[in-house]
Amino acid sequence: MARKKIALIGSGMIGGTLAHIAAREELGDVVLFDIAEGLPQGKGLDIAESTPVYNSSVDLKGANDYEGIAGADVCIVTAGVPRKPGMSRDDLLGINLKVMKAVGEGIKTHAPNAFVICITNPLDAMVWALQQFSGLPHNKVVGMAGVLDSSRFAYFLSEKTGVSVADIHAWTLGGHGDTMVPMVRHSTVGGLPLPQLVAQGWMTQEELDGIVDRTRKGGGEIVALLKTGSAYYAPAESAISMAKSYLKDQKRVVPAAAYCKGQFGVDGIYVGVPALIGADGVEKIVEFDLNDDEKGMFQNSVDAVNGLIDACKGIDGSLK
Ligand code: A3D
Repeated sequence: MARKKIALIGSGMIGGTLAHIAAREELGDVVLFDIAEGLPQGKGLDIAESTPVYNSSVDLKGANDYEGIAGADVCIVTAGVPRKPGMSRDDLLGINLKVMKAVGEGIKTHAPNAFVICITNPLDAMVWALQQFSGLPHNKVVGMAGVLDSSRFAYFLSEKTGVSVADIHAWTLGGHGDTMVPMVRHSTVGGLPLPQLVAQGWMTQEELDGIVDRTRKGGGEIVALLKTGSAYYAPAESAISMAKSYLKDQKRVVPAAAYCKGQFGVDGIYVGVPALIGADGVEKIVEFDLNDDEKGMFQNSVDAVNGLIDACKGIDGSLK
């Protein structure tokens, strides 16, 4: 069986990390693409020169031309600009929307059968625009944010309780921004829903509220520490787990920005929901039952995403 081909569109901090993980995990041949000359070639060669150390039989190449991504099975998109301290994700909208147009057209021409994972921010609006610019089916275009936000939530819960991350299932839904919805009732530590953890004295309600708040602001915490850009190790690992679920038909259910057609009362936009990812891309959306409080927070998040989509439509008249 021929090796799979993974195209990384954007070869900056996340793109380079994705290439390294994909090579180590022998997921397939990797093409790094970027507009910056030499950057994808240099990162590709550096990582290729590491493959004999861990015996990974994959090729890594760099490209500044979209022909390099031809026939890719998976495209992971990080092209654009990240946040600097003091910026919100939404401040990136104008510049990254233009990047999504170029990337979408490149994918449409050269990799129309790929499963596309968008990471560029503001995530929920960019994945929506990328799907339109590429013309790929909705189930083959998805956004990565929820796996990362939920992983942060799980890590903070593990830190507080001392329970292994392996036994924590944390969920965040909604848009990837300050309005994201950490799902307290649906998240479990050692099988116990979080409200029961509080009832059993593992942590106080104030401590749980603090963890929820830190999860919502997790991206900003890293930006403030790094000062030069945003998180890249955890985002890259998160996107690779989604790519693997597609390439290996694992059918994992993960929080992802998927296109909703009525699920959770959302129609015609991308927002973070539990999505089953297999060989057909997003094969199903799993509908959690939400109480009134959760519905209110989710709707607030959807409203914020709709505001960004309206801003995109205002900038580019071809978007519907
Ligand atoms: P960075 O290291 O700056 O890499 C971005 C790369 O994109 C650079 O190498 C640019 O040269 C390249 N680029 C710019 N324009 C184009 C273009 N038209 N075509 C191809 N390449 C281009 O950023 P990063 O890797 O740290 O972050 C990438 C994106 O991911 C940013 O928008 C971040 O905000 C976003 N991000 C999202 C999450 C989520 O959870 C959704 C988390 C962290 C970062």
